[in-house]
Amino acid sequence: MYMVLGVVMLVRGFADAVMMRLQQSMAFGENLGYLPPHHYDQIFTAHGVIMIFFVAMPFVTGLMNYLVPLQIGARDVSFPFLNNFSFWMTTGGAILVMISLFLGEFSTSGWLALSNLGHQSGSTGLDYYIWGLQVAGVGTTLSGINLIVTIIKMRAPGMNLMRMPVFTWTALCTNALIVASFPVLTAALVLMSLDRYVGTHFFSNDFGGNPMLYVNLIWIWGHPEVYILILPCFGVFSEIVATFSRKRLFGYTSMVYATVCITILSYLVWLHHFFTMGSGASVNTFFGITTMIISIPTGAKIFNWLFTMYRGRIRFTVPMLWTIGFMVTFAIGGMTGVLLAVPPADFVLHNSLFLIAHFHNVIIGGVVFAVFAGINYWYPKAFGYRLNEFWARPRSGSGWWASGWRSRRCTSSV
Ligand SMILES: [Cu+2]
Repeated sequence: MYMVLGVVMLVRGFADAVMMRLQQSMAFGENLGYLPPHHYDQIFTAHGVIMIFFVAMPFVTGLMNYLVPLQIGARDVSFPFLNNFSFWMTTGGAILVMISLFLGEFSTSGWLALSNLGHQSGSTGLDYYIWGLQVAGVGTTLSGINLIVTIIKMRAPGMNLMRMPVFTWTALCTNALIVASFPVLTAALVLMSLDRYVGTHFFSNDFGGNPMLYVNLIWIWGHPEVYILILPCFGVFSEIVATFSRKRLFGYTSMVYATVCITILSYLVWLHHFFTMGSGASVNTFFGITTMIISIPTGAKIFNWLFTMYRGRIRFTVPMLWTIGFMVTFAIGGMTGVLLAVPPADFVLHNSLFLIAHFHNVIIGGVVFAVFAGINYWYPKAFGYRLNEFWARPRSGSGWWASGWRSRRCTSSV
């Protein structure tokens, strides 16, 4: 159900992306394009909100929901009713966002609703935003608790922590991050609601309020959020690389430690999203360095995958092709991330298309590729037949990429 929700919302989020690009390709010089600014602002806000909260989150939660019980040998998660409740909370949030298409309008203040833009008095935009994310966010926190308890309490006898499959390890760390960070989102949205509905001044520019308090809170959640998305994907790629290299995953223990390192570090870097706040050289330097350090355990993972492939008997199946595509695009995205972690460089690049390119490289190359790889890889397990490769890979020539599963079945000698 989570995967179906993700696919439906992906179509909407992608339509928004096409509309934005169309507008950008038309609007220059005298030509103002086909979207008035107020409409364009709604579309890019909705695109960001939908892709993160109602596409990427349902996809990774869906994969964890399906795979963790299978991998640890449990019949279900610890709290099945709570699990269902979490799903409908997430879906409830998505429905609210969809209703804003027809009733009122959606927010225009970007996917993180920078507070001083957000009040938009008289508009329903921010209300849809606040309630959609609050409901989905609480659902995610509950699902996080559920999966942590499941992994800790419901493993098959003999499966101690260092014998858990890598995907389950990434799921454990991801859900620990969810439980540690989503309550911050909940709190920030509650304070913003009080500002909006009760007239308090937590995030306002006056009466002692401070908009940068909101920006700090929202990124204390926001940066862990991007690792909540990518860690399970690292787990997916680890499973796929080992299977199609027909070799044990290289460096299991270092993979586990790298995951734990990334989990802890991801909570110590949030300020890199606004080096330009002017918090001074010492603070910026600290967050710049912690951000650069995160590339070390991430790099260790990439090398472990490459060493798994090294001297492996690799089959270039569809999941494996997505995995190799990931390694290239994600590495490029990661390197631009290190560039952005240098405060002086970030002062120039902040909120530019370079930043947009960076996070689309890591989130499409990372999360979207992993979900496509994972769906192709576990589809036979879930539904008992394989997806037709004709729709998934290039057919031209007789290169290594054209071999895949098909040739194996034909040639009995293998
Ligand atoms: Cu960040």
